Amino acid sequence: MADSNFIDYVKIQCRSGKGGAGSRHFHRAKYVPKGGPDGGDGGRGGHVILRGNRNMWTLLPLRYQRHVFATNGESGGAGRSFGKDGEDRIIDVPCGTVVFDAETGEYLTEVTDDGQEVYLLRGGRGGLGNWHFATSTNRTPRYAQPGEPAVERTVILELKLLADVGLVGFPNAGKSTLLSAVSAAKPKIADYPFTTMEPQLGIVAYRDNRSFVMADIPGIIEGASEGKGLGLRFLRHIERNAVLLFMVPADADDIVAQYEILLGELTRFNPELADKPRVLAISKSDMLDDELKDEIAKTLPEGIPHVFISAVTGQGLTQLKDLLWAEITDESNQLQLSNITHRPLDGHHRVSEEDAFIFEPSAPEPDDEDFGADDYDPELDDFEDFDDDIYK
Ligand SMILES: Nc1nc2c(ncn2[C@@H]2O[C@H](COP(=O)(O)OP(=O)(O)OP(=O)(O)O)[C@@H](O)[C@H]2O)c(=O)[nH]1
Ligand SMILES: [Mg+2]
Repeated sequence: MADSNFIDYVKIQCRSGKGGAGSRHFHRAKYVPKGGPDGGDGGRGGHVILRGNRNMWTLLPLRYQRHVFATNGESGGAGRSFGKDGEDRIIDVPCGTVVFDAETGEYLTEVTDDGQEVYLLRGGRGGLGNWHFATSTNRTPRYAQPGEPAVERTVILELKLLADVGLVGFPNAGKSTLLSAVSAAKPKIADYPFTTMEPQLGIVAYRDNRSFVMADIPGIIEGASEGKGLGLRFLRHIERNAVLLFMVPADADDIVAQYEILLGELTRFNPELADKPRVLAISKSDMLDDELKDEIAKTLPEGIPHVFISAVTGQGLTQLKDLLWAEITDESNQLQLSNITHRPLDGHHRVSEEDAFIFEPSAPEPDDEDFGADDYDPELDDFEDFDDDIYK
């Protein structure tokens, strides 16, 4: 799996930019003997922002981008000039990316929509230049604010596919064959178990130009919730699907027992999965005649809609789509996650000072060279003393 293109887990070290220091400059010019303080403000450090991008469906690009560092703000300059702001770093992630703190494992946030921006690390605010600190009693403040420090965090990004329908079945149940029959996806199909090693998404066209997303995940076996088979690694992808389509092949020894094992594994993995709407499809029904179907139908559990399908002959596929569509659009099943809005990505973004970030820089620590505004010493109030870094 190491060289697979499907990456659903990455760890990234992120750092915002430091704020630039305010300047301690004094105006100097011919015939302006006492120009006064004119040190400008430092620029703010770059933010680190996560942005949902519907054109991505794995975290693969981030695999080669383990460190994301925004740049620092520049210091303020003479003549009240502002330092340049640091550059923000935007990390594009697929919709359905969940963010955890790598140190504590704490859940931080998730990015579900295309174009959605999550402000992860705030860049340090720039320090104020000395001209801000001039008062009637201290007209020559030698103090300017340092910039705020950067914030550094390592986060874990985990992708949970956002599909309307998740396929649940034992290996060889015919999941991939179904996906290839109802969508343009071309998953690998073969008569041995675990043909599908990583999730596949397909868009299923429905009537009147509507469509929904179906996810084929690797087969589930008994003990999957404890890590057997490809097990746990992919079970979490089902958490985010609106509807679960259980598939049991017509030639299974005991259809009901298989269905119950699957359901048991899912609920052991996450009890909330039991609340999701379910549809049961008996796959490979081309192997059954009507009489057998009637017999099987009688044994099926109540309260879950079922349909006999064959991905090979196309039997029951329209009925299946109708059933799935009804469940997806059922008000009581609505997951806001499943309606990804398809608006175009806009390249620029604006973050205002009031926006909340997950991680904020702490207040700046004045370094020793700085005089606090209160440390004013009249003895030093002599222009000849000022270090003047521009007009040397
Ligand atoms: N007769 C018949 N055979 C089918 C049908 N659907 C799938 N098969 C066969 O069943 C076998 C397994 O199909 P897959 O689609 O690869 O099964 P899967 O559930 O994706 O299996 P894994 O990826 O291994 O979990 C293949 O040999 C298919 O040709 C069907 O509707 N009728
Ligand atoms: Mg498969």
